[in-house]
Parts: sequence; structure tokens; C-alpha cells
Amino acid sequence: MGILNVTPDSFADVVSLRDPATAVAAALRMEADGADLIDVGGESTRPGAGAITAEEELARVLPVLRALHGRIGIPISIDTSKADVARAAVAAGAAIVNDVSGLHLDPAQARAVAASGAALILMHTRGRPATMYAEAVYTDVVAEVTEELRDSVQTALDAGVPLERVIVDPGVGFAKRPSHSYGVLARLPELAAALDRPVLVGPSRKSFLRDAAGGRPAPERDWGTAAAVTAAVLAGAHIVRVHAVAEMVQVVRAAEEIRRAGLRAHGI
Ligand code: PMM
Repeated sequence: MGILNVTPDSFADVVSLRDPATAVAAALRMEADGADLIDVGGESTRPGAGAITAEEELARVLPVLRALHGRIGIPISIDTSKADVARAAVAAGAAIVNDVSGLHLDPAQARAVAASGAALILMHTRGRPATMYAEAVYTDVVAEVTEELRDSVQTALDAGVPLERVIVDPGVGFAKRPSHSYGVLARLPELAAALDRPVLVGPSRKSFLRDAAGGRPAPERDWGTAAAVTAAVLAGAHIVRVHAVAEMVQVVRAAEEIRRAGLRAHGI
């Protein structure tokens, strides 16, 4: 999944993508580089980021979604926690709603997604971007993330989203200290087995990789991202959400070969 943030303040993007033509060119580039999905987001989820209105979010994403419609051959997901944005984005061509709040932000979101027929990514976090680090307290991070994701899945099912359309995401970097994010990556198979849904992982350039990168800024954290992507693929993740698509396609392909060789060696 290639990341297309059409925000003025995304922490990890090298170029600003507010101009629809630039955004479309970036999306087509990611498709050519081997992305299977594009995630379009209009609201920054940066730690400490302020909220914006649905109108503002739609003003950022709709021109891009409309411009991509008919020009891109891979599915688009809309990174939003707001029902109004999800509804309009699916009407404009998005096939997946990526909710980083795990359905906790907008009570109308679950029904909006169910009615739209879109697939749904449920990410784990706690609180809002402005407060999430205060809530990064866990006794057993994997057990707690699993249980909290299970609640989000139940909310989706209760609203009428079919189970086969639900993807789960442990939300590395969200309401998690670096040790929690590493713990989640190390124990991903436990979470995947417990939830029995396809798993998405989004480690790309996040601040939990800052120390590994010798303190370098987000655009210079792709080597650490590659390590996290490898761990995710070896653990059986189905989707990785990344900025550097061309580079991470290579990493994913090699990691998949290692995983397959391991399965073959065990007769699976
Ligand atoms: N991370 C960000 C935004 N959206 N969505 C999902 N499902 N998983 C993530 O890990 C995730 C996300 C924040 O990163 P960005 O600002 O680089 O997009």
C-alpha cells in the first residue's frame, strides 16, 4: 500500500501533495513501482496533530480521488475516521476505508462503511493524536491490542460490515512507545492468529525507528522501515503501508521468498 498524504503537514513526506495533479502523478508512479493499493489521506495523524473539519478534509481528498478515478488500475483506500468523508470518498471511487481510530472517533462511521459496501481497515490506537502518548501504558501490549481490536471488529460486525471485508492493523507508533511497537512487530503472529483477519502494518518512517536511524529525520528512515517490513512479511502480514514503494516492493518480494522457503521446508 503506497501512502499518498494530501496534507500540508505530514511528518514523513518529502513533497507536499496538495496539488491534485502532483498527487495523481505520485499515485501513478507508485502504481508503476508495484503498489497494489494507494492510501489517500487528508488529515495528519502526526502525534500531537490538531483535528480538522470534514469539509476541510473533503476539500483536500475529493479532487485527488476524482482525478484518480478511471486513471489508476489499483484500489484506493481513504484514510479517514469520519463518516461524512468515508461516504463521499467511496462515492468518488475509494474501495476501502482506513480508520486509524478503529471506529472510536465517529459513532456514524461503522454504519457509513457498511452502507457503502467498502472494505474496512481497523487500526488500533488509544485516544486522539493529541493525547495518544499519555495512553501508551500496557502490561501486555499484544494481548491488549488484540482485545481492543476485537472490540473494533465487533463494532463493525454489529453495524453490518461483513467479516470478510475487515482488515486489522495493530497501529505501530500509535499510542505506543518504541518498545511497544517493536513488541507488536515481534509478536505479530499471535495477534494475527487470535483475530483471524488479514493484517496490515504501517511502520514506514515512523518515530519508533528514529534511534535505529541515528536520530535522522523521517525521510531518511527507509532502512529501518525495510527491517520492520521484513519482520511484518515474515510474520504473515498481508499489507504493508509505505512511502518508498519501489524500494519496499523489493523488500517485500525477498521477504516473501524467505517466508515461502520456510513454509516449504516444513511441508506447508
Ligand atoms: N499510519 C499513519 C496514517 N495512517 N493507517 C494505518 N492503517 N496504519 C498506520 O500505521 C497508519 C495509517 C501515519 O503515518 P503517515 O503520516 O506517514 O501517513
